[in-house]
Amino acid sequence: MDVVTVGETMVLMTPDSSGPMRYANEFMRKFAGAESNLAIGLARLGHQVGWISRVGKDEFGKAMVSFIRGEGVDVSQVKVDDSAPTGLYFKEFRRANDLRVYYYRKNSAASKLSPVDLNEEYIASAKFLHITGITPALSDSCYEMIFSAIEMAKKHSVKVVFDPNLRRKLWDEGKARETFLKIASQADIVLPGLDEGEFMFGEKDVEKLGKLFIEHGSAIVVIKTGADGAFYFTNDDHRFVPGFPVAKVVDPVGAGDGFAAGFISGLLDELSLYEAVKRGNALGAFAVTVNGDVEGLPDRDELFTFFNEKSNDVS
Ligand code: KDG
Repeated sequence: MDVVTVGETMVLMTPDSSGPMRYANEFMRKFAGAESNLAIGLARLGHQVGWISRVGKDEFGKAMVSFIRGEGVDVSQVKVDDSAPTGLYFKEFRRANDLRVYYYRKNSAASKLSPVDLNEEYIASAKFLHITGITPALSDSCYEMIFSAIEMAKKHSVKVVFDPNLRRKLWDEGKARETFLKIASQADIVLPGLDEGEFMFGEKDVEKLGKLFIEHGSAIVVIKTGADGAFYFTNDDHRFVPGFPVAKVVDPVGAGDGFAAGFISGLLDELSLYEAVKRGNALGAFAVTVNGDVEGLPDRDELFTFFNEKSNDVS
């Protein structure tokens, strides 16, 4: 296994129309979750990825597992829970630059994830364990599970990649900050957005922020600044990597997961940090051009064609 990830995926209902949800009558049904988004992004690029989760014993759970399995992700560690339903969420494209989400996920099957759902050998077989800051917000047992997963990964020298993915609707702020700082101090690689870094350390200046993350214990931190690009920092190096402008952002949700998939793919392919961040930026750009979190993510051919076209651009 190249990467193992753990977390909740939900049924995603997206209205066909923009504007207030109360007027939406027709919806597209999709599936979305930060961790399975990442897994799908990596699988499309040809990497071996496993997703650990729980789904309800319901039609949505069945369809979700089929979908994720169909994308080439190993779902052997997904349990079916007959005591709770598969979670659900809605996206509302309220108006330009105002996208809202509504969760129906309290007491969902995935919120019942706990340390017993972790197979140590499975985690040990991976090169990277990917976790997000969404999972510890879901329940006390999910919180415990995340720290057990980190412990198992560290025991077997599996690198821990932490994407904070701050979801304010799920957290008390103080608890979120404390949890993120605790996870970041144990993670090898942290992938915050600039706003998440500021949330964690109270620092807006990206260079100072990068230093703070490194002092806090991470070997690599990549601070994303949206469409502009991202900065990477290590103990002795830091650099800005420009992003790829997108003519029209159709759906910004999932850009960060795309970034994480591209970046980890670059590390798996042993690219330089600069090139790995560039691949992350590219996948972030692909993700936002299509409605849905994962529908726009490329396979290897599409990605390389994209890079070839960019290198032919006359500037
Ligand atoms: O990153 C996008 C996902 O986070 C989103 O589609 C759903 O996992 C999700 C969440 O918890 O918000």
